[in-house]
Amino acid sequence: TQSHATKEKDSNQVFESCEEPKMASVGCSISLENAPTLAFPSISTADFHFNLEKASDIIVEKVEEYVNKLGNARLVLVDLSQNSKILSLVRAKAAEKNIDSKKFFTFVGNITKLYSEGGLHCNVIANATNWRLKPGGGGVNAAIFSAAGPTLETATKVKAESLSSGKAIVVPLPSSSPLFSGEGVTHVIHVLGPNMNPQRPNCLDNDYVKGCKILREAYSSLFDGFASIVR
Ligand code: AR6
Repeated sequence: TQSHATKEKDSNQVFESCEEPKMASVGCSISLENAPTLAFPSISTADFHFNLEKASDIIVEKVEEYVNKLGNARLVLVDLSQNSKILSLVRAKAAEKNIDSKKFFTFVGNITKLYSEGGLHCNVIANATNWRLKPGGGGVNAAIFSAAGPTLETATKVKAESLSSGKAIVVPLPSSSPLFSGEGVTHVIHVLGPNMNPQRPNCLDNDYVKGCKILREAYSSLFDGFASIVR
């Protein structure tokens, strides 16, 4: 929400350079707002046409499974619009399950500008990518590769040439990337979700038994990747 964003901005002023964030801690208590944070988009639900009800169930199920294993780290589901259907579905379902709203919440904003425009400090962002791990193609993938600059493509190639669906790879972002210097993002985790769009490769033709299994694997792989950074 806007008020959350404002609160974040106020308490994060010390992070201007983002290279070596100073901990804004008082005494021994470390503020949750400086905790390691993963911002992630809803995987597969736009260009890949995955059903929103099913996807929201899976997001909440996986967040519930991981959120308490991650120490003080936070998970944030992001989308561009205040009217995002996936954000409202997930918010409602997470509230029903009493998931700690300090450790998991939704946020409206461009995932490549969460700090500069929203005041939300996220050291890791997830990308809903394509199997070739290539820039472009629209959606969040085009936005992240474009905001990160060419070093993300190079750093990604070092890790993998392609990705199979349900898998994620962690890519450390070179400090020369504007996403690192301007937004404080140190890692991008590429995730490939299941595809229900006949115009895209490997369409599952509405097979939601397979599709849900792959989407669960995708979130497990994403959150395991984030856990490996936090540790
Ligand atoms: N910031 C935050 N959220 C965003 C942004 C952004 N800049 N852009 C989109 N979203 P999509 P998919 C949200 O289509 O369905 C790509 O072309 C969007 O509203 O990006 O997994 C790849 O190359 C939605 O909630 O990913 C693949 O080929 C979510 O991000 C294919 O699309 C995911 O939407 C992947 O399709």
